[in-house]
Amino acid sequence: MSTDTRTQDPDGHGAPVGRRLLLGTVAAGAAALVAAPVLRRGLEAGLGAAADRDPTGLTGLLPNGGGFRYYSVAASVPERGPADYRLRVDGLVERPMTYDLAALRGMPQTRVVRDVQCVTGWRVPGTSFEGVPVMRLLDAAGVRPEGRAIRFTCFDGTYTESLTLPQARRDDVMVALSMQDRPLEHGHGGPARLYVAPMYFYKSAKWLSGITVTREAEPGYWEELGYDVDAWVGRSNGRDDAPTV
Ligand SMILES: Nc1nc2c(c(=O)[nH]1)N[C@H]1C(S)=C(S)[C@@H](COP(=O)(O)O)O[C@H]1N2
Ligand SMILES: [Mo]
Repeated sequence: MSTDTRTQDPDGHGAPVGRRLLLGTVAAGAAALVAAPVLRRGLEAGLGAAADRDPTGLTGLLPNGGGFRYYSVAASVPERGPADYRLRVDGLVERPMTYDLAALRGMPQTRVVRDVQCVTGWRVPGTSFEGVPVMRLLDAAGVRPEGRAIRFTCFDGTYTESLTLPQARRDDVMVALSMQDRPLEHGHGGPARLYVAPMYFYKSAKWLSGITVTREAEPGYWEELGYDVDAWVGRSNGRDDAPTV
């Protein structure tokens, strides 16, 4: 393990920026060519402090990952499948619900094809996700009037995320059960992860186990460390790539 005092855990958060750029270039090849300017722009825009704490948990490239990188802030995560996977919907709702995999698979599925974009720069173009819109689960539970936001929790026991209610109700926000037309594998957060298509990939919490309706959006794992809670791709975390209309 590194003796760098900025390294806070085994996944290498806080690795010096220079080393991270080098690693990215070596490991990600062509993807890094795309990534570097984005990251630099972020740094120039004052993202330095957050980026210093970054590598957002990179622990290696996924085999056959097609450009994906494997991230987990937890050292190990148990595998869950049809027998023991559960998704709990609770908090400020009329009817708390618990779903198993069969129940989720039995619901109408939605499909979204978008570029996956990590805030550190790597990108996987044209990636399909299929699953149950979060909106449907919220409607089934009945959000109470004081519910304004969602907290997402994970069975890795560590990671959390949040969305405002209007964000969670978008039709491109789902509990994803498959990716690239295959059941979501453990490494990618299977059997079910959150997928927030319009935001940086850190919003897409892997190994999803809880959807809790709250009064206000609470910063998630990386957001406590400086990333934006509203994580729109190209319009957050120091970037402003959106064309002005
Ligand atoms: N539970 C959990 N979800 C997570 C993370 C994590 O460390 N733990 N990392 C996030 C980050 S920073 C990214 S880029 C993506 C990576 O997803 P992948 O491992 O499928 O490539 O997952 C996000 N969701
Ligand atoms: Mo990330």
